[in-house]
Amino acid sequence: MTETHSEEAPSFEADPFEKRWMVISLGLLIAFMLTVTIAGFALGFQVPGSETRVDPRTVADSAPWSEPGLRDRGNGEYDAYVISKQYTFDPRTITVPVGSAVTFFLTSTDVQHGFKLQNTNVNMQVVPGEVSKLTVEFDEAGEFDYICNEFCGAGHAVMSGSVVVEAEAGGA
Ligand SMILES: [Cu+2]
Repeated sequence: MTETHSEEAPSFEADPFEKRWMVISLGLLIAFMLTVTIAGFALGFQVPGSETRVDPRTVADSAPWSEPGLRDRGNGEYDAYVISKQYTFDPRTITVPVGSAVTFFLTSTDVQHGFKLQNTNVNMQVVPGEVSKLTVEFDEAGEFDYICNEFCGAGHAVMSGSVVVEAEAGGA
């Protein structure tokens, strides 16, 4: 009639193999956190931010969107208001001198679009009702095409424009 409780007390000692993977996982986690911290604070990587909310039905009629395009803020800084709609960007050409810092503000008046600036790491979603904002410095002259990279319908493939970065012409 004696019940024996002779089972061994459970051991909490992890298997060495498991332990090794726990260390590796922890190491990866720390490495990723360091990468994100360094990219964000030391290298200045920015995630496109949602600036403000707007009404996609009326946004194109009210300032500043009623006159899309470039605003010169001085000191080589510009704001660019760009409206995305099926199937075009307004404006389709943005011209700035080399060395400019352009803050792009984008919104959509219909469906979701994308804004990818070729040969740069600029890539934003453009969502109706939201304003996407990102600052880009243009240190080299040239033409940088922007394309819609979120499928938005039949004319998606022709939805593009370009930033023309002009070399500083003497006195012009
Ligand atoms: Cu598109």
